[in-house]
Amino acid sequence: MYCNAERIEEMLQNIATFTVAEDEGFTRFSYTQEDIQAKKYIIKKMKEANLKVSMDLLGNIFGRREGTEENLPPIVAGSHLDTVKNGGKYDGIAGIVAGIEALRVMEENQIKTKYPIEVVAFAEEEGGRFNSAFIGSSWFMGKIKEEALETICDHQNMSLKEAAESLNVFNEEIKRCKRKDYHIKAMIELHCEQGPILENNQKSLGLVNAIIGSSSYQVTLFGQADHSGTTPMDVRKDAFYAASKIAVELNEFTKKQEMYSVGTVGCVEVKPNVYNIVPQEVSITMDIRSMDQKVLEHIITHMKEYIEKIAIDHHIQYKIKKNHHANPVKLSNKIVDLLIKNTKKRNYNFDVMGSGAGHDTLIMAEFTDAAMIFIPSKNGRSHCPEEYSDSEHIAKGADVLLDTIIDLGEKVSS
Ligand code: HGY
Ligand code: MN
Ligand code: MN
Repeated sequence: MYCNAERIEEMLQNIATFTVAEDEGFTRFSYTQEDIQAKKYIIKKMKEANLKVSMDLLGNIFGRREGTEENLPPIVAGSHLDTVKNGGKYDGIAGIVAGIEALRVMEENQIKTKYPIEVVAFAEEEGGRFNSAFIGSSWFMGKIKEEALETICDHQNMSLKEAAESLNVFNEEIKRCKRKDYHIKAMIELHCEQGPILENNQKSLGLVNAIIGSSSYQVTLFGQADHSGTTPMDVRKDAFYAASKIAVELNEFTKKQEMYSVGTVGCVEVKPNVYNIVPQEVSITMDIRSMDQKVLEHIITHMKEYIEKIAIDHHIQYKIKKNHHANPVKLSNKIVDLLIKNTKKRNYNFDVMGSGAGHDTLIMAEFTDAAMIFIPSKNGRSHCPEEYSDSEHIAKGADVLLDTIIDLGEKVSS
């Protein structure tokens, strides 16, 4: 049994059309018109694979293939449907289409399993709209409380709850399910590597046994607007000068760490943002990650102390808001061993590796046995229009996904 690379390519190309047209690359934030269109398409493809489709309050979509026994926990495959701004065509989407294709092949070959199997399209993994990652999977696993739906807001101050009301268009079309109130037997997410390792090592697949821990903060610095010509350098309260020192320190301090760690200032907002006014207020984000829990905490502590020192030196005020935190996780050896067995059986070459990117599997791994399958990213690029993975690799990954979900689902003689 093989998954079909042409069908995978066709789904990828179709989903790619649901994007903000005038943007370079691909932009599909949750609960926007382009997201609604993409969800409609995913639902159509899930139904074509003869899956029972449902959607929860936050727009996680589940395509379910029933098992032969009632009331057993499902094996879940899938990934996220949203993108970063000006992102790529494969991040998240490759895992959804691979999951749909694997279940379609099961249907075509009438493969029955004791356990049910679900493919999921998670909402709002990137945090592109709500500045907080893994929202869909965290809601699904009960990590986000109802009241938080009112307080998590986007850049236009619209709450998550209000934004998700745009999904009411689906109410007549499919069952709107409650947050997960059942156990999950296992989770396997196929995803593009988003780095150079597999391509450099000329491997077709990566079998992922660990995911980096990540913490993201919003730091706002309050200085004083003054005339840029008449205000001497030694009396200024220049919020951007302070912010730039924080960005340099995050880079330098992270580079010094032994364990693989990264630090990024990705967003900078300057007010009033006028060339001849000393910057009054500057807001920056800090994305801090490490494969080691202690190192992650060490960088966070150091940066908080450094920001305090800079504020005193520059006579400015500041506030720090934590957007999200996820500890590094070791994934399930049991699932990774199954993936290795099935990859070897198909004679596909592979590396066992960790992930420098965060994924919904990070959330799922807290509650169930979870692992990931990586496919190579051309030139290691991702989160940019140049992101590319070829559908032959995705099909190979889907083959291994197919074999592994059948193993975990316990095949019943057809
Ligand atoms: O940021 C990440 O690592 C993921 O792409 N959300
Ligand atoms: Mn991403
Ligand atoms: Mn992703």
